[in-house]
Amino acid sequence: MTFKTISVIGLGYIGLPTAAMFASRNINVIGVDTNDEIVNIINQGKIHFVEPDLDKLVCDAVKNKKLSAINKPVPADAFIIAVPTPLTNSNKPDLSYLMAAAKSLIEVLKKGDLIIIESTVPVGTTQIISEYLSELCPELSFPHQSEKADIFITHSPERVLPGRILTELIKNDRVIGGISKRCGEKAANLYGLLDLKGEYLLTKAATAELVKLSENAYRDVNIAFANELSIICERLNINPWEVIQLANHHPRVDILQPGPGVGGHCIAIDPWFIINSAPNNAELIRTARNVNDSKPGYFAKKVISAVNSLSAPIVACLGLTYKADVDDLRQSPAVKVVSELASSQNKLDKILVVEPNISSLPIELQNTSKVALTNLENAIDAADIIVILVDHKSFKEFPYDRIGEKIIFDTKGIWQS
Ligand code: SAJ
Repeated sequence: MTFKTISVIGLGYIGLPTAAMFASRNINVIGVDTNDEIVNIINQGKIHFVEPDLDKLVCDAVKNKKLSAINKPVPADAFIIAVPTPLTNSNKPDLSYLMAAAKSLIEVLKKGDLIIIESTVPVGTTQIISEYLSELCPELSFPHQSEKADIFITHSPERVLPGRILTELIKNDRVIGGISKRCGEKAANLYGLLDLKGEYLLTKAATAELVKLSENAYRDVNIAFANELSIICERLNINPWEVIQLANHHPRVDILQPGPGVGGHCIAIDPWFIINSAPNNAELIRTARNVNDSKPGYFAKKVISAVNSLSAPIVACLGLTYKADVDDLRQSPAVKVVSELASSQNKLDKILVVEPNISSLPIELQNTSKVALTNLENAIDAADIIVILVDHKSFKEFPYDRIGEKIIFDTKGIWQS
C-alpha cells in the first residue's frame, strides 16, 4: 500500500503543519486552498500565521520541492481534509466548507483513494460525506455501501494544541475512525509515514467524531468551573489564584485557570455540536458554554465601573488574541471585552491596545476612534487603568515595579505580587 502523493485540503492552522510534516518525510504533498493569497505565500516558502518552527519546516519543504500549493484539487492517493467547521449565528454547525471540499474531489477521485476528514465535525458527518460523494460519483463504490468499496473514508480528528502543533502532531495519540475497518487501517498506514510517537487508536467514524467533541467539551466545562469559582472568590473577597493553587495540591484535584472567557476556533465552538445533537441531554455542557461566554461582559462591566469613578481615564488593554503567544483572534474574549468598552456609553474616550502578535486592529475595533494599537511601554506609561486580557510572555516578563500607581484588572493572574 503506497502513497506516492498526498493532498491536504485547507492550508490553515491544521492543514499547513500537517502538509509540511508529511513533506518533511520526503513524501510529495500538494496543498489545496481556495484562497489564492495563501497559495502564493506558501509557494514562496512562507507561512500566513504564527506557529513555532513552522516557518522553517514549510520553507525547507517548498525548497526541496516536496510541498506545493494550488487552489483546486489534483489527483492524489490520499486526501486529508482540514477545512473550518464553524458555527452559524444561531450556534448550529456550518458544514458548507466541508461539503464544498468534498465536492471539489469528484473530478479527481479514483479507485483506491483514501479520504481523511480531520476537521472537527458533528456525529454522523463522515457517513454523510460518504453518502454525498456516492451520489456525486455513481461510478465508484463507497464504504457505507460495502466493506470492499473503491474509496476509503475515515475521520481522524486533529487534536493538536495551537502553539505546540508540530510537537503534538507527532507525540499525541491518534484516534482513527474508519467507516469500515479497512478504511481505518488504510488511514493508520498513511499516518505511519509520519512515524508517530503516539498510539494509533482505531475505532468507528461516529465514535471518533464524539471523542473529539467530548475532549473539547470536557475542557470547556472545566474552564467554566474555574471561571465560576473566580467570580465566587471575588464575591467572598478571596484570591482565586491562591485558592486554585492550594486546592490543586490535593492528589485528585486539578482545577484549570480562570480568565476573560474562552475563545479560539475549537473549545468555544465544538461543545455546540454536541448540544445540537442532543439538545435535551446536554445541560451541563450548555451551561458551561453560557458561563464562559458571559465572562467578557462581566469583566467589561467591572472596568466600566472603575472608568466611571475617574475623570476621562485612559485604559490600556493588554492582549487581543484568544490565548497567549498566538496571533489568532477568532472568538477571542479579549476582543469582546475591548469592543464592549469601546461601545459603552461612559467617560472613556481612549483605549490603548497592546497586541504584539498583530499589526492592525481587527475589523470590530476599527470603526471607533477610541481604540488605538500601541506598544507595551507606551500603554503602561499612559494608562490610568490596565486590563490584562492575555498572558503573553512579554507581558509576564514586564517588571511589575515599573507599573506604578494604576488600577489593574488582571484577568489572567500574571501580576500577582
Ligand atoms: N483557557 C482558560 N483557562 C485554562 C485553559 C484555557 O481560560 O485553564 C482558555 C484559553 O485562554 C483560550 C481557550 O480556553 O481562550 C482555549 O484554549 P486552549 O489552550 O485550552 O485550547 P485550544 O482551543 O487552543 O486547543 C484545543 C485543544 N483541546 C484540548 O486541550 C482538549 C487542542 O488539543 C485541540 O486540538 C484544539 O482545541 C482543536 O483544534 O480542537
